[in-house]
Amino acid sequence: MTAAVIGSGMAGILAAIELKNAGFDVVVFEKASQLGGTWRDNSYPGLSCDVPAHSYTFSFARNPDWSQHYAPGPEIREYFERVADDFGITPCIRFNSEVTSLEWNDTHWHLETSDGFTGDFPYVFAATGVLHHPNVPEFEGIDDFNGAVFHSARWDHSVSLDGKKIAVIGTGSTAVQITSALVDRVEEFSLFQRSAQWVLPAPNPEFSEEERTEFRNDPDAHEEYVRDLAITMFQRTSSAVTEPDSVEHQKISALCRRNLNTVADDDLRERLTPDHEPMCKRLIVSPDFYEKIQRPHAQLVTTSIERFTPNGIRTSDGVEHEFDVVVLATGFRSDRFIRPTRVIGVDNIDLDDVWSPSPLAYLSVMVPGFPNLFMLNGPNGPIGNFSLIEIAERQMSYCMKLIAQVDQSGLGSVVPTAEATEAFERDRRDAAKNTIWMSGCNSWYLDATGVPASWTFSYDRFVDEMAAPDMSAFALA
Ligand code: N01
Repeated sequence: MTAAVIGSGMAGILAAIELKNAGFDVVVFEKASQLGGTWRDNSYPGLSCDVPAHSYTFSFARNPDWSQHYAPGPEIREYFERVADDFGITPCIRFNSEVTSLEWNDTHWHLETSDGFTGDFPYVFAATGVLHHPNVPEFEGIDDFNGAVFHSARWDHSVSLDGKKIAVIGTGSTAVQITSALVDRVEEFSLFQRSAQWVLPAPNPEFSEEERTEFRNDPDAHEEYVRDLAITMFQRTSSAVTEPDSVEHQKISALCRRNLNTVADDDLRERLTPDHEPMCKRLIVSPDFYEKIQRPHAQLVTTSIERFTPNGIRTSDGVEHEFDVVVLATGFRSDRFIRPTRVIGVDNIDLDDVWSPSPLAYLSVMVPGFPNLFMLNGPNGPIGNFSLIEIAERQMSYCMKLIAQVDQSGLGSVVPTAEATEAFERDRRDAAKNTIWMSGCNSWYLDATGVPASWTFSYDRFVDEMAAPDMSAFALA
């Protein structure tokens, strides 16, 4: 039997490996010319993963050789390329082949791509990522700017930065990493902040050769290290978001506030002080952001942007700031998922309509009316500061158990019921009221209706739900 996987980022590689292990022939459709998803698209200076490297690793392909606690982006990309090669996935990838349409025809998904491929697949896995479609604000006058301007996920490496006047718009995880990497390379650096963010100070030590050799030579000890790391991370972040009064939240909050107090200048510190609770927006992890933004040639601009001019950016106080390069670290359209692919399910329902105004999925993996279409890191799954790899592995194992149920039944498809999905969504929205994400800030965690687009229950509940499907929530046909 053949299964289709859409996307060859972390989750697509995982899906392909698991499907292959289960005896499927796999075709991975990849719209770009290389694999790696986020780690291919993002190549900005300072790119690294703010989840500890040994936690951001497949459970079946540990890597004793990570160079640092938080691994640099290029190293992560090489890791995924190596895993795809080692597990025989690279030859299964059809590059430059964007899936444009999926239509359910009672037994199969009819799939079409931009490069003219058409085919039928009983099972389709959408591993299309969450932070994939750049959010590019429509700043007035941007086309008249004489310098270089690009989104952080579309970095133009032909543009020289050394000794130049650089602006970065945004203060999310991306902008903070770029700030740390660029400030000391450029002549003038300006960070345009619309909202201040909390920053958790986190050193990023290198692993010594001895430590790496030990991980390599003693897989059991390495595994124990990974397990301990996961427990620490889990204990630190799980209740901090779903229980804002928890000790964990207070600890993180205190660390962030102490970090902010290292900013010497009263005015700068005040402007860097967020008007919301730590973790309401995604927590930023950085060892040196405050240090870098206090450099004499760095400035924090908090006056709003009025427009671009041929020479730079004019702020609403009438000041014109001149730049050679402007980086839009303005985030992503996190509600897109598999879209713009046209997905037509049972009775001609269009996924785009089902997902208006905001996407939903039963336990984040399947949508009623769309049989045998599985989503990894789909709508409303755990996000926070967890490892998306661990999340995708649990989801994948759950989906494979659903496929096993189809096999055992002698039938051909599985789909969650509308009732189970509505009940889940009702509970999820109800639980959202108690989370830190609704404590009064704007972020990409909130959907079009202002409700967190995430798993609003405890992480333990996610682990329990993913352990085995409750088949009363599904229909086999
Ligand atoms: O994007 P963001 P990001 N005018 O949406 C501002 C992951 N990530 O790319 O806060 C002016 O967080 C916007 O302002 P405001 C991680 O999950 C992971 O930084 O809306 N400003 C905000 O400051 C992260 O959460 C790693 O007021 C505008 C910024 O742009 C996610 O990616 C590394 C604006 C966008 O921040 C997204 O992070 C990097 C406008 N018109 C990122 N529009 C890892 O290590 C937007 N902004 C795994």
